[in-house]
Amino acid sequence: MNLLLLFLAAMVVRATSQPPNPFPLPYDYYSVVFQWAKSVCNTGRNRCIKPTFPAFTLHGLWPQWYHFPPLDDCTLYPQSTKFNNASIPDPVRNNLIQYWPNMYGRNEDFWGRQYVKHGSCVDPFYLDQLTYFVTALRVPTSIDLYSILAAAGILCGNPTTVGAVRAAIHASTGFWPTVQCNWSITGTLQLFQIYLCFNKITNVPMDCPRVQKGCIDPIDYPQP
Ligand SMILES: *[C@@H]1O[C@H](CO)[C@@H](O)[C@H](O)[C@H]1NC(C)=O
Ligand SMILES: CC(=O)N[C@H]1CO[C@H](CO)[C@@H](O)[C@@H]1O
Repeated sequence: MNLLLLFLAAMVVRATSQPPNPFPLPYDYYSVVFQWAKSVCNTGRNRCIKPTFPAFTLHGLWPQWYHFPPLDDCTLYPQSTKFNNASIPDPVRNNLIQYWPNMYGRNEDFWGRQYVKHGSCVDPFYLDQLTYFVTALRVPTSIDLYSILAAAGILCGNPTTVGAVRAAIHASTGFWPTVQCNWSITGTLQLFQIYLCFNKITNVPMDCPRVQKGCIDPIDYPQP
């Protein structure tokens, strides 16, 4: 009996002395988040060094939980892996340059920050930076959000609504996105980001659990 108790006590000590936050961290699905360059550059927060353009480009691939507090920051865990710029193959780099530009700094700083923050502590991206970038790039190389909105009559320079943007994307892709707004420096609430959501195992699209963040209709869709 005493031996059994000792054994159980040893098991408890063993269980509680595991290192904290072992990788990979769990998550439910991932979002691929697109930003509208003008809405990144007109807030007064960022000094953009590139001209804005009429396209939605990548912000990042963000592993998510179904409940809303974001998983979101691998850098809170000291063992998260580092970004290695030199190891990106040229064809992937060329796609990153096209689809994942940093409006206000070096592209590599943006890519590296996103990988380290959102990719470096979860499967299958932990220790596999290339899979992180390639998985994210699958989306803008196959879906053109600007054209989807334009084809639905949603044109930059005109105000729109969360419902119209979501319905256009749903009609074209079969899945519901999340729409996020922010404020321009002149005080207009505007289309800022669009999240598309994916099954983390199969990479198949799915409905995003959340409708919108920070928007109140009508919203501006500012011209580049
Ligand atoms: C990243 O690597 C590429 C290819 O080796 C190189 O051309 C570029 O200058 C590097 N960027 C930085 C910021 O080190
Ligand atoms: C670039 C920028 O200004 N981004 C902000 C837009 O607004 C959201 C909240 O809706 C902020 O989280 C962003 O930082």
